[in-house]
Amino acid sequence: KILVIGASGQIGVELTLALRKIYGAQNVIASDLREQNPLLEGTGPYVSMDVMNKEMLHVQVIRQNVTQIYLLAAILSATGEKNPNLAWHLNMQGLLNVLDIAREEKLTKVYWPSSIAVFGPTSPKQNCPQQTIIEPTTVYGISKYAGEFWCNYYFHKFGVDVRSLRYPGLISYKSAPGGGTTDYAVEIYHEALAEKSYTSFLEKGTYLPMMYMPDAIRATIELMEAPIEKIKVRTSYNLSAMSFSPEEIAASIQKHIPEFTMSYEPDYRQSIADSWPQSIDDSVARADWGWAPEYNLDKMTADMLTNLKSQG
Ligand code: VAH
Repeated sequence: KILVIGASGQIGVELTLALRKIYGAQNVIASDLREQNPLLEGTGPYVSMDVMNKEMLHVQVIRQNVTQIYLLAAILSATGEKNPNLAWHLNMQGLLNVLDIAREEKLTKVYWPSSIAVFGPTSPKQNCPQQTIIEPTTVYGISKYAGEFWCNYYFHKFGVDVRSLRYPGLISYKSAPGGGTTDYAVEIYHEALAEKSYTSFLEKGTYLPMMYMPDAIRATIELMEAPIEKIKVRTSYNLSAMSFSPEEIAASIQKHIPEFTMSYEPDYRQSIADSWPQSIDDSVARADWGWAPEYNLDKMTADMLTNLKSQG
């Protein structure tokens, strides 16, 4: 059975629904510290769980015959800067608990997301490569980069087949984002429909690597289903689809809502965004396991607005 930890979050909801479609609803157990996301209600088993409680987690893994764990629980970049100790503790100890149980119970596979947030101001801004100078300057980025080395360690030392992707900013309509710096690119669609205007907390010209959620979910499934010999990166794979700035996503929306207006009021998240690369080189993922994105900005905008309208 597959256990999804953090199933009520922005990625967790969609990953749980996708995994249930592929492997059967009863074979995918959703769990979170929070109550079940309404979108998951009635779609399969749900257990309330705290990934920081290693003993409880271990009992659940044995009792529910878990053979794979997808660990999505984390504090993201913006929230992490407000709660450094919580962010480090949850992001690091949560992963270590899962890796240790995976080793002890010989789980088949583990998935754990990293992020382009591991890169800092000393990494190349354009086409940031898989391997380069990596000096994270947020607690979130520090915890994700440290986590990558733990994944690499557990694979080489104990044979735990843990796989990872450095997600760019993810945009989705099904579930709200959880306190990231790229959340403006989700909020803007909701505000465009509700208010026909949006005040961006990142200034013009702030290019960031981004991806539509359907691409991110497909990348995760394709990575996890790839034959083990194809997975040569055991820290975490760079992954990318597009890069855009706030004014470019505004222009994309204006093709559907001509009267949409945008204003800019940068806040503390501007310095986080400025520390990250503007575009990512994901050629290693493309070479190793055949990654290829399907959504560009305009295709994403059309799909986002259509689905948000029908969601009401
Ligand atoms: C964040 N959405 O903003 C996440 C992601 C690259 C950004 O890691 O923290």
